[in-house]
Amino acid sequence: MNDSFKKIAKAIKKSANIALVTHIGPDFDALGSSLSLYYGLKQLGKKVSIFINDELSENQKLLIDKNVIEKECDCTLFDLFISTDTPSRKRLGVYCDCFANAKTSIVLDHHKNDDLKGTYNFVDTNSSSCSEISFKLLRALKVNITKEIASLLYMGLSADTNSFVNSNTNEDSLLTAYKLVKLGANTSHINEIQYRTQTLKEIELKKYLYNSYKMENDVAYCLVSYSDLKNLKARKADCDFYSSELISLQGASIAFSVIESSKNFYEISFRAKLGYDVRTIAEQLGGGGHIGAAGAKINGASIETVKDSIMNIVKKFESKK
Ligand SMILES: [Mn+2]
Repeated sequence: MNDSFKKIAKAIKKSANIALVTHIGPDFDALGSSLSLYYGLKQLGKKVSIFINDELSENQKLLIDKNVIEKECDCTLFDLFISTDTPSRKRLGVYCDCFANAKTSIVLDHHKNDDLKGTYNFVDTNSSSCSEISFKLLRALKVNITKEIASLLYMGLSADTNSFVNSNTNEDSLLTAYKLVKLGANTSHINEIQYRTQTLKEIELKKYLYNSYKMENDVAYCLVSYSDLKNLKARKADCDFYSSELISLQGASIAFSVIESSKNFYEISFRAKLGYDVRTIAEQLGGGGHIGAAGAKINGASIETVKDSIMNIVKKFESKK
């Protein structure tokens, strides 16, 4: 049951020292939803800190001021913790305990909630991004939405809808985009960085993908062993786009990537075209997600055996259709 923005705004107004946290491996929505609050709450005269323990991507560094981000958090300094875009405790990483022990806490999110609970909660799974929820809250707080804040919110909204292409794009996302553009969001700069800027590293990773992907009937996949990952000087997160890149292939109904992130530990990412369901497949492997995008993590003897067991499950569910 959601608390009203009025109630949440009241809790914020009562607090003097506020900490903002978001999920590990922050994406643009994690950054947009939290940084917009950072600037907005400062306007209200609050002492605000934002904590992120991960390195940001090169593109992220081009769109935000990373100097405002802190790593070390002394929990005792804050009377309120706000988390954005995060459904589970473990996704808060090193800040999990701070959040759990906070005097007052607020959860703002658009994922199906797992086990992250605040004193106050606002979780809207119909919202295509958490940045839209931050926008509504900032309005309830009567914060002046500056061009800077509007740009951060637009950045998050645009990223989570993949520039208004993903199926989670709805009337509200488009209406919010309209409002943010009116408020001065710097859309051309954001688009340039998010959709038209690639690092050499990203090109290298794409080269690997297109040299090594396989297609069996309507299933496209790419395998990245631990040694491949080392050779690419990449982290698992760098290859996270592989399954969404592959699902764009004509004739592919289902796409997946298997990445051996540590020895014999495999992280699988699935994507499906409209009308196909990869959540059921991921669930068979102990994972979960959405119909169109899901994932699982499993141990296995080799990347080939992992691939074979995935293909068996895919075949089983495809033949049921
Ligand atoms: Mn999000």
